Amino acid sequence: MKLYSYFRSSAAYRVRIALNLKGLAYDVIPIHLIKDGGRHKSSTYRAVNPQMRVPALDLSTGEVLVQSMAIIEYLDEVYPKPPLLPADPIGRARVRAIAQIIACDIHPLNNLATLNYLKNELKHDQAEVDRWYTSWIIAGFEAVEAMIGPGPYVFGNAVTLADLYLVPQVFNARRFKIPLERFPKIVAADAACTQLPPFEKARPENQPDAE
Ligand SMILES: N[C@@H](CCC(=O)N[C@@H](CS)C(=O)NCC(=O)O)C(=O)O
Repeated sequence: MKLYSYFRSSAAYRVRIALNLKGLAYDVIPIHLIKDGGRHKSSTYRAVNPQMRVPALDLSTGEVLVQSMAIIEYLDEVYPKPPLLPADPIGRARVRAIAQIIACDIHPLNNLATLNYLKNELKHDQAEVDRWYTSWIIAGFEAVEAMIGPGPYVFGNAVTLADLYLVPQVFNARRFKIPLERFPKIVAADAACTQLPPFEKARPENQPDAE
């Protein structure tokens, strides 16, 4: 398999963790989101992913999957061990709710294209963009903090989809120097996950395109 990735992309980071947890081999194809105006906007990459975003997973069967949630759920269906969702429907709904707060309610508002639009089209300065970024992380994390169960991971003793979404979002929050003292459960779940080799291997600084 080939993963089109960018070391700092949190959506690609989620998929790297999933691939590592499942013990699957993959080659990383770096797509630089800044250089040359964003190489994800090239016609070559557009042919891979019409949405021109990372990640994309080339299964080497002629199929290319896009959207981190779709990719991770595909991997979980085809490679069920270890499972990324609990067996019971309520547990599954709770795990998906946390993943979706991050994927649907935080990440799109803080994505590169959104931030560039605020700066370049709507002419907000960097301080205003930083306030925007921080406010959506805080609002999302307040909800996630209240929904996290007993540790060590987001939902107890097994890593779930919720952890795959939380860890990259915490990485982003730290990168933008957002204080996390108010979120002790989030910080603890992140710390527990980062002890695990599949999470360690997926970290941005451990990627071939890390800067
Ligand atoms: N919902 C998508 C989000 C993908 C996404 O937005 N990726 C970002 C990097 S984290 C990207 O490629 N951004 C390019 C841009 O904003 O122009 C997913 O989960 O895969």
